Amino acid sequence: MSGPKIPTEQWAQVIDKVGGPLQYKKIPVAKPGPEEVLVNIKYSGVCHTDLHAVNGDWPIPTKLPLVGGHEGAGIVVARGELVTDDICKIGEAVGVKWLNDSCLSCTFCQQADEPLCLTPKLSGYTVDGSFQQYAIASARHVAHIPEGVPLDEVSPVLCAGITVYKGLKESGAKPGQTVAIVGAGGGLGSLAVQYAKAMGLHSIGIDSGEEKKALATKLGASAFIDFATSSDIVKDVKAATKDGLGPHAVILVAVNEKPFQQAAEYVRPRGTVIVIGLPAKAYIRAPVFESVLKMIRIQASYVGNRQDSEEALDFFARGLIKVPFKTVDLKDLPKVYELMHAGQIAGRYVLKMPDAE
Ligand code: 8ID
Ligand code: ZN
Repeated sequence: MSGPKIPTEQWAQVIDKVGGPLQYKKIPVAKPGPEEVLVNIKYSGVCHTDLHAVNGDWPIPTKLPLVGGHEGAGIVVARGELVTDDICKIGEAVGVKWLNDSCLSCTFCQQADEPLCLTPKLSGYTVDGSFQQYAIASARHVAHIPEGVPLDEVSPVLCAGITVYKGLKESGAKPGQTVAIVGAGGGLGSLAVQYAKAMGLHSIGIDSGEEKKALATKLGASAFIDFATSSDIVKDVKAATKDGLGPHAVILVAVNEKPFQQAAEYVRPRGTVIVIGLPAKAYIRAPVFESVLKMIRIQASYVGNRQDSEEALDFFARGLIKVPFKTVDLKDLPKVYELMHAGQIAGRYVLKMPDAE
């Protein structure tokens, strides 16, 4: 299948070892395998997961050298011989997500629990991701971006949006109920506040600083609690709910262990704590006595399957989600990591590839 002319070399951000440094350099453009597509990435969001990967925060090692990134939005420019038009077309706008590929045959894939696949490929972690101009992804796993959607603004939906939308669904919170979003001013949190609103939920934002407070409030949080200045988070979160009994669900998207050890104390009886954030070496903790007497549920949630991805993108295409983002060039990724490490990013940073208009 012929498509646009593809260069043999491209710009990428690469690390050779855990801890970096990042090297902005030219590397070869890979060729798609039989069931893969080559995507000319135009924009890529930067997720805190990418920084965890550089820092070697998690027990699973990354591939090395590694091109990070898993919120890549671009155009399909080549495909393998087994990819037909009904799977993915040349010229189509697609997203390269965290789940780059799954086997589609294991017991979990068969039940549409693709994130639980026993042999997954993870973009920007076990395979090269979207911090390069041309990325490879499984044709059956790329997200199909609806027509007319801006590729810069939509890129953070490809991980942050899908993940929080899935987490909110898993929480079982119903329209009219209240969820607490812990990390509400960050990349995932700022989208969680909006998906919650679009799903008919009230939300309480928890994060720190005036900028994040203003952002969470503007995006729809009905209350904001500053974790750095509150003298009693548990009391303040409960007090922010109408009847003082606490939120029906808590969505944990912070990158700090402490809130993972507090949420069970303020979630409402029969409520659900959804664990999404992945701070290094952290443990979830809950008091047994109170948890039993309140019959609470603690559940983890991990990205989303292809259906969740389509639904999360559809919310965006309908104008229900506005991504708060700033754009910088691919070469400026180190600056983004610095700000992220310092907790100074309200919303998301999006990288612009050298050939994006
Ligand atoms: O599938 C998954 N489970 C999944 C998918 C995508 C991302 C998990 N993640 C993980 C990332 O690896 C990361 O650990 O979710 C976490 C959040 O990612 P992010 O939204 O990209 O990070 P961010 O933009 O840095 O936002 C984190 C926010 O948490 C706040 C910070 O101020 C920041 O705004 N925060 C912190 I640090 N401590 C807090 C606390 N004690 C807190 N907010 C409330 N209370
Ligand atoms: Zn991510």
